[in-house]
Amino acid sequence: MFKELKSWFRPKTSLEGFWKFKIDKDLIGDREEWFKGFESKDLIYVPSSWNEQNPEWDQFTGVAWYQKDFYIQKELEDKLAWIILEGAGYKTKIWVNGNFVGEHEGSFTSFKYRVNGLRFGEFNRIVVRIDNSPSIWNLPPSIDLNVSAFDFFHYGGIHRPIYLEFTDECYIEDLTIYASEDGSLKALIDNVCEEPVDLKMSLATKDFSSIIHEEIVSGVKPGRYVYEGKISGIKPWSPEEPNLYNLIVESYSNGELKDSVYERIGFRSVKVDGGKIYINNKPVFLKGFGRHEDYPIFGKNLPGPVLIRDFYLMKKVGANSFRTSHYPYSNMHLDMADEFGFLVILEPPLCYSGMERIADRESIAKLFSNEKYLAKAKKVIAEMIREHKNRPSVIMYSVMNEPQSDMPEVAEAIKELSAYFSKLDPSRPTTFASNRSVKDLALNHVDVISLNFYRGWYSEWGKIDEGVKAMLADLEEIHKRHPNKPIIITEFGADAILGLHSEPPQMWSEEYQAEFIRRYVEALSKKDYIVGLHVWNFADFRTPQTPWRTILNRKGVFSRDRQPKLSIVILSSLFNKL
Ligand code: GCB
Repeated sequence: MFKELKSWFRPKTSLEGFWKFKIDKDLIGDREEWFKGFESKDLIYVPSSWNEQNPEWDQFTGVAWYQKDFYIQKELEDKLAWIILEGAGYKTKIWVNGNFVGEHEGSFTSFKYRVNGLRFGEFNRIVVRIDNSPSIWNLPPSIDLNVSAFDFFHYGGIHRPIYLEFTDECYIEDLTIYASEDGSLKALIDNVCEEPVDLKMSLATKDFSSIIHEEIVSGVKPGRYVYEGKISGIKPWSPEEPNLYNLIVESYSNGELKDSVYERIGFRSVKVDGGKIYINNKPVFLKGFGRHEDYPIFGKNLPGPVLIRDFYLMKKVGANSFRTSHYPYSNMHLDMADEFGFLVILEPPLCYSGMERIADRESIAKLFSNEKYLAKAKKVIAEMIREHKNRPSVIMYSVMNEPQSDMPEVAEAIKELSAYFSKLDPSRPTTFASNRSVKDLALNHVDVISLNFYRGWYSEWGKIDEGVKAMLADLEEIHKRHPNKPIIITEFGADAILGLHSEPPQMWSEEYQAEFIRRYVEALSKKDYIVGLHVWNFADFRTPQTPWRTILNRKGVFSRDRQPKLSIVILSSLFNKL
């Protein structure tokens, strides 16, 4: 586990581009030692999922192999080499020049390994084996490509950036930064070195053009160094003014620069108190969306231009927030959130919406009580926190999505995992997205209540009036039981096929979706215990094949290629007024 740090100083070799690719349907690759190198005429582009790059790979789940030859300069010979993958999976194994380097489970968190046996001034070969076979033990669980506990397509591949990085033997391993709107700054610096080092810490403006504060500490022993101080004259980070700074940390040994890393930070505080969420001691209302990382052909990789378009579209609609439903998003994605001032609810890949389709309730209770399973959940939570802990945009953690929290065993697991979040990072409140409404047994175990409602879509078909009435009745009851907890509606929405119109508004038409969203937002924004509204979903996204989906989940207010539906007009006017 590691925190990949930003650096101008560390040399990097990107491995993005075209790779050799081979599907291993009959699982012969291990036996035939493909890790040393294999023959194949197939090409694939990295990063991106494999599925949509070739219609023949589209429906494939299982083992596939990637291979690339790359050159490493001679001048890097005396450095330590690391391989970094920011997201691949579901299970990944890596070899360089035939030597095993490491393996990782989980598609949505970064991982990093030392690479030994590199040949400098020569070509080297990397082979990556990906296995995305469905399993009930996976996070999130599935038993088939089209039978999963989650309502999004189970892509496979190297979805996110992959590169080699080089450091000195004396390097900075991790930075943990707490920065509040009053200028207080705490930095935990983990440095690995044989000898004591001198640490130089500089707080720079966002564009690095000037240094606001500088500290030099001499003779710092290997391990953790804690800096605490107060910086005067900083501008806080907020959704209205997302002021960012860079905290640069450099380590020197005998006057020689050994490492230089930085993190982009914002000074802000988060607090939940008396039924409200406060950012910098001011109450906020979260307006926004549940999103997905899903795009035609790229699969589970949202390319830069799409991210830019998304953030401008979200801003224009009047949104200030989103949840990383249902897995931690890429660094590029969350960098944009820091930059554009979005308030992010960060969610690990613990998604159980359709769990009762793949397991009976007794087996679900057993799974959630299983120590090994909980340890696995904790591992991915720890990886996620470590990767994104320094982001000002991340203001809250969602423990999971739509667990069977009307069962005591599941409620107990939520309690344990929520406490684990708070232990690792006491600076951010917790929540989880519940669809159990008044039957939920776990709402007390988190700081903020999050509810998903589809009354008027999955029930009360075609009757938005009745749906809204039923939803409000449940909501009032939940508020009565938990009068001091703020409530966010983390999901509400209706499918609409772009271009399908109907008067009167009927299900699946753009008019029905627009009316559904209008009625929900109007009713919910009147309740003062509601502190956030996230429409499901920002854009249409690909799902497993089922009779209730038309290849895509169509609840996007934008189509999959980011064209607006009718609901955008009404949503913009409502959000911009809130
Ligand atoms: C939910 C899930 C989400 C689904 C959505 C739907 O409750 O959290 O993953 O996509 O409903 O459209 O059914």
